[in-house]
Amino acid sequence: GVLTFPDGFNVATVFIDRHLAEGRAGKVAVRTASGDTTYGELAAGVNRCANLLVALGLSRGERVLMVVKDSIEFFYLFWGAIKAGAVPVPLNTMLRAKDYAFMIANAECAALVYSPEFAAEVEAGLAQSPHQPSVVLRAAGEGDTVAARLAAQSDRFDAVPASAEDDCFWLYSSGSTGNPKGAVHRHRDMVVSSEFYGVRTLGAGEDDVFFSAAKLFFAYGLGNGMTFPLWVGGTAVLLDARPTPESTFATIERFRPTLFFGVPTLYAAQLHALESATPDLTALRLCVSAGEALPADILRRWRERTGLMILDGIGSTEALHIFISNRVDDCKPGSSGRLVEGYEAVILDEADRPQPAGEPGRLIIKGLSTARCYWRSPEKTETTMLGEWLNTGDTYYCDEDGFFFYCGRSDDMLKVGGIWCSPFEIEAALIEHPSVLEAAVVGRSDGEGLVKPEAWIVLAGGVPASTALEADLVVHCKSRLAPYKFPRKFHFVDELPKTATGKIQRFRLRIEE
Ligand code: 3UK
Repeated sequence: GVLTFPDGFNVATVFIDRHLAEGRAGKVAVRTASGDTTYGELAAGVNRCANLLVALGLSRGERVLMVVKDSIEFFYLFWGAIKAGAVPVPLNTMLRAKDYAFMIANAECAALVYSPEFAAEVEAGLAQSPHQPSVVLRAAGEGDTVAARLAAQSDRFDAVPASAEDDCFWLYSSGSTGNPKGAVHRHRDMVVSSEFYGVRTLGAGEDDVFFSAAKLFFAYGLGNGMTFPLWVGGTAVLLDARPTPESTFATIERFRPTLFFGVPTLYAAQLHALESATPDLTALRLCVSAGEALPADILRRWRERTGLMILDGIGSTEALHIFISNRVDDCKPGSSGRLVEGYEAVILDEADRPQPAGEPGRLIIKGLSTARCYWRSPEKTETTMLGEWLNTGDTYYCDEDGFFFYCGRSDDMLKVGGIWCSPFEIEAALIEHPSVLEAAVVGRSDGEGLVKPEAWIVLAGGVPASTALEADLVVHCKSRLAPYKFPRKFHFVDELPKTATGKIQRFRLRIEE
């Protein structure tokens, strides 16, 4: 299945306008607590927004920074910008002023649009930024907003011609160190991930109702909650609140989605909540997990409790979405699954030689949805975008059956006694212990300069730290793992340092005493 793109292809036409030609004008495209939007209304709103952006002076290739909550305005702005030839850049809405100041200047954006909920940090960031966009507007709410200005615009707009390879949108990738980098995605990228992962891996179709706990500004949420439903002519359900067990269960009961997209920590919290709550989950046919590895134990308990499958898959901001995934009839719990159609992968050793089955190494992938470059970061582009290949920064091994197993970020891997040791594997064993809520394992030099694993642990509510517990955790690890894979030292803490996307920042633990 090769996807072909006609000359003058603007991707907004296939995700938005196509549905009018296919007779879906009256079908509900997006559902939120404040109301439903049909495909016809969506197409009109996108056109009004494209007209507004042109009237405001936006020209081809100029960036529109969006600090916008999951709402219909997110759809209008994202697709309106693309249709007008501008480049939307959805930003994490949970950042602080200094982060926004950096991105406003780094992107040299022509427009900045934000939901009123985030005004304090965004406006403070704008005040600190050396670059001032010519257009600054709130998305919705009181006063002069994008939403209010749309009414005066025409609901007709001819898409600005583009090619499949033209820059289309950016997503900032936070990384574990340094400033965020803008991953530049092309017009074809959303088509590729929607078709190869959404349709051919998940089997998504017109009758599916998609609910993503991950917000639209994450690449994971953007696919789950917007591009996949629009690609198949299905329906997206948006939650304008923090995704907790309570808010996600209430949304599932009210809007009856068929597909649910979460992250491992949320599934763990939901499982805990299911000990006392009995939400109606019967609408769901399938659950998906990504962002970090899904422990086999969480998958087992979820299946037992709900009867539903969770498909773990690995994706990244740079690849746009999931490129290795389990399938309903082809799943190995504890693995990230097999290659998604349209993608290739190799695992390399330290000398860049392909590794045989079972041997861990650096995972490099290739596919038509990967970012062209990082905006104005030639050094980081050079180490990540290797011609047509993308360096994921992850260490994986692939078994004889083609299933990929996560071992950790490449820079987090440990050599213990000369043998590669995955911090993630020790963490997975530790969290199977009933007293452990969360665990992070890092390497630390002992008195002789040799690296040994040490564990940072958040205990389950009420459990006190003790040397007896430490001894018990060592026995627990040794009973499950190779004998050298156990923490030589323990730190009991109230919480672990995490990135905005919830990934443990092991490098912070390494520099801590
Ligand atoms: C890690 C995983 C083990 C891995 C993402 C689905 O997470 C996403 O994108 P990010 O740019 O982070 C990418 C990195 O996260 N990771 C993601 N999924 C898994 N590790 N098992 C997994 N299932 O280190 C990867 O390099 O925030 C996820 C779709 C789109 C995405 N952007």
